[in-house]
Amino acid sequence: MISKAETINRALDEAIPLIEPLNIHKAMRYAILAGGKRVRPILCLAACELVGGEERLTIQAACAVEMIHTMSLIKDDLPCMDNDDLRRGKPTTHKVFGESVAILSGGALLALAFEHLTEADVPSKKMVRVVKELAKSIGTKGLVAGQAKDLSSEGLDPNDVGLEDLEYIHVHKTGALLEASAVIGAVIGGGSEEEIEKVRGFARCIGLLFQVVDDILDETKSSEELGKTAGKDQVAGKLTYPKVMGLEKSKEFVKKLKREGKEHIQGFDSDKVKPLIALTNFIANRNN
Ligand code: GRG
Repeated sequence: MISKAETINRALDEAIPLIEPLNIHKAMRYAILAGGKRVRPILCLAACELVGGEERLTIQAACAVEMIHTMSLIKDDLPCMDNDDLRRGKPTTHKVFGESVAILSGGALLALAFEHLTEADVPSKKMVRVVKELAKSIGTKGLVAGQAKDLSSEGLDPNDVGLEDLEYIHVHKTGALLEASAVIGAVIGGGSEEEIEKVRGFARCIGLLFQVVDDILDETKSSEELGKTAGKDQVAGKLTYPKVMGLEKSKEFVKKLKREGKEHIQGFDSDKVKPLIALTNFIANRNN
């Protein structure tokens, strides 16, 4: 996992050179090279490997999902959204570069993600499918839908909001991009339709698992440990799994999702499945 993260960091560094407009590229590089666990690009590379694909074919796609993820973090932290000062252990992009540069650098990362993706050595028919899968995960079928529902649910009494609403938020806000990252890795890697659907099932469990753990961490860890403001969900009156089902049941849910996720990828080559198992364990046991 560490070597995959290093490969991605190097590729991102090359993909975003410090060129004109300098302030925008500085902000893009600041946001994306600030750290981050690289879960989405690692998932993309590991899904490609699972179906027997070569890593070199997926590296642009892996960078693209991290660019999109970073764009969403920049926007999420803006004063008009979550209004956060700390991200990846550093001041948020708008705090350092100002709001207008932050907004432009987010837009530029989104555009560069697709430009960079299409430079991959992948046949056009496959590429169209990949672009569609990725685009779907960003707009009103993905990130935007989850964020919109999340914002409109702030401050509601948890008794008035069901698990269904909570799941809607997370499936869209967090799950969609994780799912797309895995699926495009499997598509580029040359997986069969059956294999791609198994990867999708796995990624759906992992997406939810990721978010339940995120909610637990927000409640149980400090800002220093997380590298972002802890306890924010509570203060913003946000819906979280611990709030809706309690901390202990949330922890049990983590175990269930972890088991179910692994079940989806049973039957693949035992060596090729290892990176995805390692990633699942990492997501379930992470501390930030
Ligand atoms: C403007 C088109 C457009 C889309 C953005 C703002 C927004 C819409 C969506 C918010 C998406 C968001 C921030 C979801 C939270 C996902 C999440 C759990 C982030 C933390 O991910 P980690 O832990 O972070 O992987 P690192 O820093 O490790 O990469």
